[in-house]
Amino acid sequence: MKLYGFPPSPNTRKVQAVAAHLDIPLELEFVNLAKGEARTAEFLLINPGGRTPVLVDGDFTLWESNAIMQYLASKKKNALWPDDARARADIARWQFWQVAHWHQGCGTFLWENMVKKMLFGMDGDPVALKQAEETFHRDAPVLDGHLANRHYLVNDTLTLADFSVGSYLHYAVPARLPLERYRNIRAWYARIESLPAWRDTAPKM
Ligand SMILES: N[C@@H](CCC(=O)N[C@@H](CS)C(=O)NCC(=O)O)C(=O)O
Repeated sequence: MKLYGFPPSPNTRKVQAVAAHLDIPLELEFVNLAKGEARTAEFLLINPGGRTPVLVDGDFTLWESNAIMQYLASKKKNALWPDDARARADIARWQFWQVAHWHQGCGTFLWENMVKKMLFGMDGDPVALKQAEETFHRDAPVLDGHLANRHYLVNDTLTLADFSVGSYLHYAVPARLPLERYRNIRAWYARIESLPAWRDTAPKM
């Protein structure tokens, strides 16, 4: 299987980490987002949305990182995506929450405090950051509270949900994510960071 992706991006990395954890080989096709390679006519044939990651498995092409994670994890029996309707719904709930809500705060901090500087030498937009801070402090207590008496998000076992929601936290320091008051999130992410599959897929910057 081929993964079109940009390894520094949390969306590519969480897919790579799941594949590594499950010992599923993926051939990486590096798409250099810094050079706009996701917007070329050739790439738009693979994903008309012009975004990475994209998985190609024979004649099946799949974009959206969380869908790719579920597809990969469906290839073999494993605890990341257990064969149980409630566990899967619970994992999917956190994956939807990540894309719909958690991303709004975390994604804006990454973009404004880190990516803009790296790519364009620009400072973050204070208005966007203020808005991101409000959103972040609306959602982080939900995650922190849920983790108060759990090691992992679903059934206290490592699942796809942890890779999805945790994926931004590698950049907590350079993106200046305001995590100070969220002790449970920090402890949970330290557990993710100690996983060989997470460490092995760390972006080489
Ligand atoms: N919801 C999508 C988001 C994908 C996405 O936004 N990818 C970004 C990198 S994080 C991208 O490829 N952007 C390319 C561009 O905008 O040129 C997913 O989870 O896969």
